[in-house]
Amino acid sequence: MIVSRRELIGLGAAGAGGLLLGGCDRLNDSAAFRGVLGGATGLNMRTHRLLMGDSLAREFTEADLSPVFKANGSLSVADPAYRGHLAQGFGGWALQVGGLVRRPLALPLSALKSWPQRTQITRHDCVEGWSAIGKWQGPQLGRVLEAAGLLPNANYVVFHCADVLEGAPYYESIDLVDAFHPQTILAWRMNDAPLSEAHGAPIRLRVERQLGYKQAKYVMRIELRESLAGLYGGGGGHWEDSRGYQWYAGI
Ligand SMILES: Nc1nc2c(c(=O)[nH]1)N[C@H]1C(S)=C(S)[C@@H](COP(=O)(O)O)O[C@H]1N2
Ligand SMILES: [Mo]
Repeated sequence: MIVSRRELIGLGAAGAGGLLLGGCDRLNDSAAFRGVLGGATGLNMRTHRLLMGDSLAREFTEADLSPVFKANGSLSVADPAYRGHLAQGFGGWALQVGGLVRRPLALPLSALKSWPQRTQITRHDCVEGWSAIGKWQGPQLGRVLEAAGLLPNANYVVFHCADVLEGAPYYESIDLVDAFHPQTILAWRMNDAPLSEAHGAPIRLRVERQLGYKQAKYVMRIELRESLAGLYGGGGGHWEDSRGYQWYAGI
């Protein structure tokens, strides 16, 4: 089935699930995708999606939860504005959603908590050689994007984080196929407790079919973009820019 980008964007998060393969083929054909996804990364993404389709990442049970979930990368944030919000339990904080959207949003944490929630127990795989199983809860990213209303030329969702790691602001990005996947959530709760600072308070991305470095912590602002060119190093993420990690980190 061929689904136009306009139709894909117009679909609800639930309705989009079954149609994403068609939408995915269509997205892969677009010039924007060819630009970023040449070479090995593009091959990895196309192969992974061919094998995975719109399937779910494996989910586990409470009995499988790791007794210790290592925190990695930034464990705290130096930014004074962030520290002020942290001290006040993020009561006056709001997630900014902007860029190529019809309605820019400022969503308080209370709003993100009151939307329909998804809970999932999944395995996190870090390229540094460790894995851990954790329980995550939050609204689906797709719901947030629907509320903002994507413009037709929006191809990528960028997550701007509060921390600076090794001298560069942390950021990450995904495409609309992963953005509207049912297991892609903005988690504010981990293992039945609000996110700690080390694990990314107040919210972090969970994009369960990709590696650990895509799971952006301390997400302050979400930006819809047509292309990743011209944003920091142009690689679409902190480690993609600094170490050459693959932008599409499918597992
Ligand atoms: N903002 C931000 N997000 C981040 C990182 C980071 O340093 N800063 N590290 C990444 C890496 S490499 C991993 S493995 C996971 C670690 O998440 P955790 O600290 O909850 O284990 O977060 C990812 N997201
Ligand atoms: Mo990682």
